[in-house]
Amino acid sequence: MEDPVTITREANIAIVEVNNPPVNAASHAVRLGLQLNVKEAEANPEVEAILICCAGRTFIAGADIKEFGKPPQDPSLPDLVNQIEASTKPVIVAIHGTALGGGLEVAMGGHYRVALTSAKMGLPEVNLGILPGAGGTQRLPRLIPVAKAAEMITSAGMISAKEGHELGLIDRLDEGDDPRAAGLAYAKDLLAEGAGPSRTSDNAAKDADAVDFDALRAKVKKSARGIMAPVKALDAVEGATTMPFAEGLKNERALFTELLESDQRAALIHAFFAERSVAKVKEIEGVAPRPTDKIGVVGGGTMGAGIATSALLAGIDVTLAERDDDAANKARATVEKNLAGAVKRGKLAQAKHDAILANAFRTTTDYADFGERDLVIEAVFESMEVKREVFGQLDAVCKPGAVLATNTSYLDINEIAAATKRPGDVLGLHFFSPAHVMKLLEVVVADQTDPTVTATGFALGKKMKKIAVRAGVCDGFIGNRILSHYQKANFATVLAGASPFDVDRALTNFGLAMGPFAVSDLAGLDIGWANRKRLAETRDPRETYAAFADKLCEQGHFGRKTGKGFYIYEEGEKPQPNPEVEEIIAAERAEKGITPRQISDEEIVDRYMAAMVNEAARVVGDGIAQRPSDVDVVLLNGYGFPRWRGGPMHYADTVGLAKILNDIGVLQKEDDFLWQPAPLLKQLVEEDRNFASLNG
Ligand code: TC6
Repeated sequence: MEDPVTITREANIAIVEVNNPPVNAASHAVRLGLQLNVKEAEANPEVEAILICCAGRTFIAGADIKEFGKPPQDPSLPDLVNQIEASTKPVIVAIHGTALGGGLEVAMGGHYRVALTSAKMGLPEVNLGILPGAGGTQRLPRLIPVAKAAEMITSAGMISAKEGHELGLIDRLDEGDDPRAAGLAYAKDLLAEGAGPSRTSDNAAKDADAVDFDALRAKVKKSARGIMAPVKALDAVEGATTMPFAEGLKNERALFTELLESDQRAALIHAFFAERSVAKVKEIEGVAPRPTDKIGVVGGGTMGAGIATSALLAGIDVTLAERDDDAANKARATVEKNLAGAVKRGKLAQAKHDAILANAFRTTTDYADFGERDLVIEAVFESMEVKREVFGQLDAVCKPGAVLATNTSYLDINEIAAATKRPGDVLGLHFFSPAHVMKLLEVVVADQTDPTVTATGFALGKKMKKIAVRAGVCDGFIGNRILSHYQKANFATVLAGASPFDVDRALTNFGLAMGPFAVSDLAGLDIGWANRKRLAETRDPRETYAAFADKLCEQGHFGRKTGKGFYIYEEGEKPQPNPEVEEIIAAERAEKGITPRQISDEEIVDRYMAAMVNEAARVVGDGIAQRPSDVDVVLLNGYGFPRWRGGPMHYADTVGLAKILNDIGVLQKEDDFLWQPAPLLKQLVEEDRNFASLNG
C-alpha cells in the first residue's frame, strides 16, 4: 500500500500531505506518517514552516472509526496533536471538505488555520458515543467562546468556514478550490511577517464567565435522551474553564476512556456503519439508475404532499395529481406550508423557495400530465382496488422506461405491478410520515422489478438525502411487518396483566421516544383497526385475538385526533390515561378466562424485545431484509428505537441470542402460537453465532 502521508518541499516550506481515501481518516498509518514527517520537517534546517493539508475530497474527517474497540496503537491521536502543537516552527493547516472530529483536533493542534470557503467543520464525536478526546474539548473553548464550543461539541453540529472565521477558529478564508495552494500562500505570508508558532494551549478559555454550566448540563441531559456522551463532553469542556491545560487534557482523557469502553459507544458506532452498509445491494452493483429529474406524485394527502416536498427540496421537478381542483388546491397549500416550514428552520433560502414554487411545482387533475415524467410515486388510499386502478392509468399514460412506484405500507406490490403491462418498471418506495422530515425509505423490490428500477429507487433516495433500505415483498415489508408482530405481543402483555400505561412507561424508560400505545393514539387508532380488519379473513384461528383496541374504535375513540384513545387529550394538558381502557381490558380478560398477574417493567421489556427480535430474525431468514443490520437501520430511523442501543439485532447480540430464545421458550407456555421461535434464531443459537456474523 502507498504511504498515506508524504512530505515534499517548496522552498523553505515543508508540505505534509495526507492521502487516505475515502475521507482521510486518521488511521494508525496516517498518525504514524504525520508524526514522522512533522518530526523530519522540524529537524530539517532548511524548513522554516510546515504545512499540513490533504489530498482528495476532504481534510481528515476524523479518527478511523473502525479502530475503536481494538487495542490502541501508538502514536495516539492526542499525543500526535500535542506533538504538532509543540513544533518550534510554525505549523499551518489548510482545510477543505469536512474537518471533523480528530481531523479538526489535528487542525487545532496547528498554529494557523486557513480554510476554503466551501469547507465545513465540527466535532461530531458524541454521535458515536464518545467525546473529542484529542484535546478538542480543551482547545476549541480556547479558540472560540466557551458557550459556542460547548454547543458545537454537545450537539455534534457542523459550522461553515465563514462562521469558523467569524468565531476565531479559522484565521484566513480562501475563495479557491486548492487547499495546498491556499496553505502555501498563507505560509509564505506568515513567514514574510515573521510569524512564529502560536499555541492554542497558551490561551485562556474564551468568555468562560458567560456560561452557567449547571443550567447547561440540565439542558444537555434532557436533549441527550439517555446518551451519556454529550453530558460527559460538557464535563470535559467545563474542565477547560477550571483547570490548567495539561490537567484539562487528563480529565478529557479519563472521560473519553470511560465512554470508549461503554456499550453505548459500541451501539452508536454499529449504527454508523449499519447506515452505510444499507447502500450495498448486490443486484445493483454497477447498474446505472434511470433518470429522476422530473417526477410525478399521485395523491396530495399528508403522505403525497410530504413526498412532493422532499423531492422539491432535493431539486427535483414535481407534478402532483389529485382527483379534483379542490383536492389539488389543498395539496398545493400543504406543500407550500411544508416549504415555508423549511425556510423557517433555515433549511431553505427564501429565494430558492420562491423559485421552486414558481418553476418546479405544479398540480394537475389529469394523469396525461405524467406523460414525460421519469418516475411517478403513487400515494393514494391504502386499498388494493384503488391502487390497481391508479397503476392501470399510469401504465396507459407514462412514457416507456418511466419508473412506477407505490408508497403502500403493507400491500402486495406484485399484485399492484400486475395491473400494468410493465411489471419490471414497478417497485415500492415506502416513505415514512412526515415524508419531508423522516429519513427512512424502504425500497421494496417485487418479483419482476428490473435492477435498473431498484437502482433508480436508491438513486432517488440518495438525492432526497434519505437512508434507503432494500426490502422484499411481504405484508408490511421490514418495518411494519415487525411492528405488527410486536404490537400483537404488547397486546398479549396487556391481556396477561400489564396496563397499556405500564407498557408505555417501561418502554420509554428503556429508551423509546414514546410508548407504543401513545404512538398508536398519535397515528390514529383507526389505522391499526383498518389493518386488522383487512387481515381478519386470513387470520389464523389459533391466534389469540386481542380486541380491546377495536372496542375503543367502535366507540369512536381514535386517539389524539378525537381527544380520546388509550389516553385523554385536553388542550394544554399532559395526556392522562383513559380509565375506560382499564375497564374494557378487564372485561376482555374475564371473557377470555385470563387471571391477570403482576408483570414487572423488566418483563415488559423482555417480552417486547423477544417479539421484535424473533420477527426480525424471520424477516432476515425469509430474505425480506438483506442482513440483520438493515433491520436495525429501519427500526432506528422509522420506529423510534433508541439509537444508543444500536437497534434490536445489535441489542440481541449484546444480551445474547440464547437469552432471547430462552425468553421465547418461556412465553411459548403462555401462547404457543404467538411465540414460535424463528428458525434463524434457533440455528444461530445452536451454532453459537450472533446476528453480526451475518452482516458481512
Ligand atoms: C473521532 O474523530 C474521535 C477522535 C478522538 C480520538 C481520541 N473512519 O458517509 P459516507 C467511511 S471520531 C472510518 O458514505 P459522505 C464510511 O464508512 C470520528 N471510515 O460519505 C464510508 O465507507 P464505505 C469523527 C469512515 O460523503 C466512506 O467513508 N468523525 C469515517 O456522505 C464514505 O462515507 C466523524 O464522525 C471515519 N471517520 O460523508 C465523521 N468516516 O464506502 C464521520 C467515513 O466503505 N463521517 N468513513 O461504506 C461522516 O460524517 C461522513 O462520512 C462524511 C462524508 C461527512 C465525512
